[in-house]
Amino acid sequence: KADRRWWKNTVVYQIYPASFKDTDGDGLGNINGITEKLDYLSELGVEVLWLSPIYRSPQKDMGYDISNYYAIHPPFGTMDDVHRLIAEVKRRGMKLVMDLVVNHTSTEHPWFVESAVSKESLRRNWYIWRPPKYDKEGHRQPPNNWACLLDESESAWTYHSGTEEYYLSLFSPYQADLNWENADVRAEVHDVARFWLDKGVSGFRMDVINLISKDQRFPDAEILHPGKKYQPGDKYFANGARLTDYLQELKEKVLSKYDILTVGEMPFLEDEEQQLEIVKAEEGYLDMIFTFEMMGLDMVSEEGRFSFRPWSVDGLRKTIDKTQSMTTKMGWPSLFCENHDQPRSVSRWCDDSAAHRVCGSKLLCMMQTSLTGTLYVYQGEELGMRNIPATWEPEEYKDVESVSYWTHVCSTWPDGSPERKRAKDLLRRKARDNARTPFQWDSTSNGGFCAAGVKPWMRVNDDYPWVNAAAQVAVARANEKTAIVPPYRFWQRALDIRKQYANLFVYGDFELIQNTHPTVFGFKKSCIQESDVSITVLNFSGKEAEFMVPAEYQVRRWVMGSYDSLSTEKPKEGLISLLPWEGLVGLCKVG
Ligand code: TEU
Repeated sequence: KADRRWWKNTVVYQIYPASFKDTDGDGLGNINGITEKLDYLSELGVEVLWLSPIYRSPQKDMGYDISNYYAIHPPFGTMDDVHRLIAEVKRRGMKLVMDLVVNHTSTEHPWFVESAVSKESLRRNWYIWRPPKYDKEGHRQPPNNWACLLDESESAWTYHSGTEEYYLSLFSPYQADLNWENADVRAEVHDVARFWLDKGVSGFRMDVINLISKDQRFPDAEILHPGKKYQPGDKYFANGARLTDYLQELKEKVLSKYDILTVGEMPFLEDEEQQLEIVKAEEGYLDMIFTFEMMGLDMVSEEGRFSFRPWSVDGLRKTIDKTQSMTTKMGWPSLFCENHDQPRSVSRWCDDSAAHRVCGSKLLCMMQTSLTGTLYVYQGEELGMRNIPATWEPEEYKDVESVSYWTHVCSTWPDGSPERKRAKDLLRRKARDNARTPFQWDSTSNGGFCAAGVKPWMRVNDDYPWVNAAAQVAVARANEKTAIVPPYRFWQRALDIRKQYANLFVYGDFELIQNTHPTVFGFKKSCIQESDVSITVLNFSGKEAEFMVPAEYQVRRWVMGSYDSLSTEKPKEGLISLLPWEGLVGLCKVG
């Protein structure tokens, strides 16, 4: 039945291969490292693994710049390693989902190399080439004023002196946008998708898939950042006129022939109607999408990615209410707080100090495991891994976006200036690097990510001696009643409870409760199949708070709570007091 497809009641775990586990001593994670850790993942309770790109790539953007869709980046392993991974995943009753990055390719991809040879090249129009413009002084300028996405101070176009034209490179000069208007390009993408599905992968996360149809007039963008040379052009390159045609074709020719999970990454898409059009049961094109409203809550949109503003519980409430309401209109939400492009959630939305980290990560766990939708957990989130420490210098940051940003800052502001200090703080808060430090397996050197004596490709967070998987797995095994349940064990149990009460937590109807509370985010879940409803009460604050359980409910049992034994003794009705960062999930009797 369409409303109970397997990909709804499932938990996806995102693996960032470079930083998961190194087994061959080069300081970079690899495919065999993933295979080695499958039991850890299966015991956590995740069922689907999504791998960030492992394809052949010059790694200018960590594999989101592909130069061969049919080959593996050698340091990650071989195609045989992938076959073994797929087999081992299946043996555990799990599934594997791949990242499909087809809005652009690496400029080292043979298609691009051929396209760039001459204007007459047979593959010239596989990419988006335009002649220069000239300003009043006669200086050569890009075809329009769009800013590059990973470096807002630069143009989205790159000049190619060989043929004296610009190619569109929305993300970086190393990532050239494919021309989806060209049916040959689309057919080739269909082949790529079929190739992986025929190998037994169970679906795709589709990278920036709503950028594939661009306004073919390539107009200048309106000025949003006065004083800046290049402007955000998303109005013209995102959610374009032929997006749904292209998705329909992909669905018809390829996706519909397999029983798979499809999730489209769709930044710049906030319109509810448009979101629904994509994911609507039966007529939709993809099973679900990732949108980024929540990730905008602590951003100043006029200032771009490296900006910060304090966010409010009210903003969070409205955002989640909006995505949850999709289900009432035949849509299906995806749930995530982290991925490889975002800072760590406990650092971002809670408090990652030693005193509050564990509570904060449980709070976010309770929020996500009691909301409706398909749940995505990012590697390390289950441990409450934290952002890069404030003591690290910008030189430790590796991401192309961070490096461009810092280079620009240094060429604009002198050393020791308040601007540089501010930029450093923003880097620490927002850089994608925060999510990319090596996974912390244990307290041995390098956090057990790679062998002792090997230099990891990126520095391991200094907190690994006390924030690591082994320490957390050990606690519950010993079953010490007095010990505080660590995030890993908490997640494990929460995922179990989510399964057990799937009608409420995975599929239930969402409704806000006490929706004006300044620090507590409270919601109720209900469904026709159950006589119970559930309530989730989350104190997003370092201060104590009181919350009124609505009179029509009486909590029968608190099934999850930040303080374990303490939580179960909380009052079952009326006014409850919450400790800093405390969360509770209760099953209630109605009436
Ligand atoms: O990200 C696309 C995207 O829009 C972002 O989340 C982006 O990283 C952010 O806005 C930059 O600040 C996807 C991938 O997830 C990302 O890693 C790639 O760099 C990007 O596409 C290009 O493939």
